Amino acid sequence: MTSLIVSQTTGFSMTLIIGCILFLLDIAFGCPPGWTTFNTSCYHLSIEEESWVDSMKMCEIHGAYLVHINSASEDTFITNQMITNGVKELWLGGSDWNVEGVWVWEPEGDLFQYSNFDHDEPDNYGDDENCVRKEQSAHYRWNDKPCDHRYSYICETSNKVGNPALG
Ligand SMILES: [Ca+2]
Ligand SMILES: [Ca+2]
Ligand SMILES: [Ca+2]
Repeated sequence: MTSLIVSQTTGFSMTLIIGCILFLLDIAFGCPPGWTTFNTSCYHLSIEEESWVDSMKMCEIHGAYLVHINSASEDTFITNQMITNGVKELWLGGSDWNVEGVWVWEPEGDLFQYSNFDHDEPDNYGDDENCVRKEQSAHYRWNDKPCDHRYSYICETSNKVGNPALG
């Protein structure tokens, strides 16, 4: 009986210690609670649906930006985040608002180095599509959509240690 209590206590202590280690690791890599680490960035997916502009604002309020997908591996990571969270349509931080057909990551305006538009996209349908959505229906490829449509979104920020934006 005594040994049972001891082993339960030991098990609890181990859980506590492992929990503390994971928490400290999280701090060391700079991603706050609720944010997921991938390579050198932290990500937070919001299942709430907002317009593209409001998605941008929510990310900025949290010291981040609407995601910039810079590689196939980051694209796959975002796909997996969508699957995990049951999200079918997701705003990305890309836009051709400045010059029609010239796609950049906002707000810096960096030209796309990597892109994964679906076949026949971007099509600027109705002369009214200037924001990028990643969608399950296109096997998680990208599509330009009207910026005032509301979808889930994912914020990205650097996971540098001591990032002041993340406190
Ligand atoms: Ca990125
Ligand atoms: Ca357009
Ligand atoms: Ca389109």
